[in-house]
Amino acid sequence: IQVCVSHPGSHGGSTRWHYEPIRTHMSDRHADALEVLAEYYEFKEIEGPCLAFRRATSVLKSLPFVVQCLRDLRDLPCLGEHTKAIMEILEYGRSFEVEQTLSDERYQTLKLFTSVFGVGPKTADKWYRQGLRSFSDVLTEPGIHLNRMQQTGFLHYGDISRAVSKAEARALGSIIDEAVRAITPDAIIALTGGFRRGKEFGHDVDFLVTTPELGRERSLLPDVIDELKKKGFLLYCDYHASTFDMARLPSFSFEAMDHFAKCFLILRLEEGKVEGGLNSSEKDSRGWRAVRVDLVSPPLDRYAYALLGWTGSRMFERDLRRFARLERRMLLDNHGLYDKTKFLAATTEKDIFAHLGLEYIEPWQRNA
Ligand code: 8DG
Ligand code: MN
Ligand code: MN
Repeated sequence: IQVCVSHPGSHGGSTRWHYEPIRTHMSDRHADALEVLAEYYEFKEIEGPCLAFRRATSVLKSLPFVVQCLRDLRDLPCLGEHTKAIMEILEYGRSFEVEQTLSDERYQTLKLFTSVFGVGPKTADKWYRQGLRSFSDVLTEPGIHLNRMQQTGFLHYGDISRAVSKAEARALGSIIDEAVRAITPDAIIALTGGFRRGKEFGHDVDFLVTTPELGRERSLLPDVIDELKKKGFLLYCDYHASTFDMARLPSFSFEAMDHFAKCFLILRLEEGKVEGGLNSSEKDSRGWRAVRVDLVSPPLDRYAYALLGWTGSRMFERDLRRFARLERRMLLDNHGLYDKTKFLAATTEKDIFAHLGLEYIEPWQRNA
């Protein structure tokens, strides 16, 4: 999580190296190239190389310097077998492997189909094998049944695939705040996900909402959803009731969804509520846009763990869990940290880092 690298190119000494926001165009380019390859293997459902490319992407994004020559890669972890594409870019300004992937028909089609809300790699692959290549192929094919989520995904495709800006996230924060406080004035509401990590843009806006009254959080979201509906904000709602069981130990899995009550929403955001206007490419005469919003509602005693888990990034969470397991013989997930079977209580994220014997890392240092 925190690694010291000796970088011969710059200061000569050892450099503190965190998960930091992407800073340079060049490391962006290398990271993007590796992300394409990661995705290629994800679509092929080959986990090993996919994860390896994601790790390499993370390493590049967290470097405090720009990779300019092969020597820069020498002492970096996780890059070993995956440097070919970067070497090609350094040498020729482009990578054959990456360009070949980008022009691969299956890659292109799965990339397109999975960009629809509600369409995962499995469905995308099924459609591809049926010979479908475009949205109009899918929408005019007689045998295709779209579920409610996918119908909504196509309906709001333009809006949902357009990035959400910080100003839009702030406006949604006020809407959520108002809706939750109408239900319970002493509610606790926190912005989480990418915007908590300081990102300028996101694919959605994530919030954690709970109440000090243990058990009340189980019925909080349905009430909030009703309130949003009453106010005319709700375009789509996929609600999952809590299946959280205090007695259960953390299920050990890197990608596991947690058991807290949560909902995946699409909300209607009015132009007038956003400082500086909506993030729209062309002039939009509607005066509103659809935005994806996630709400999660953990019990208060698990708040810090849920906040840490939902702040991400996914790679950071994965590494933190791995560190807990391998270096501390503890189990960490969105519900808690367990030493053998003992739950380690935490009221803040700082408590969790302290339990793990780690220096606290700010959300904006958890980006890669
Ligand atoms: P962005 O693409 O939204 O801008 O980035 P993000 O905010 O980092 O990604 P996200 O997909 O919104 O996920 C935010 C964090 O939430 C991420 O670390 C993973 C975590 N997360 C869970 N459980 C679940 C879950 O059940 N669904 C989703 N979508 N995310 C979850 O811990
Ligand atoms: Mn998000
Ligand atoms: Mn989300």
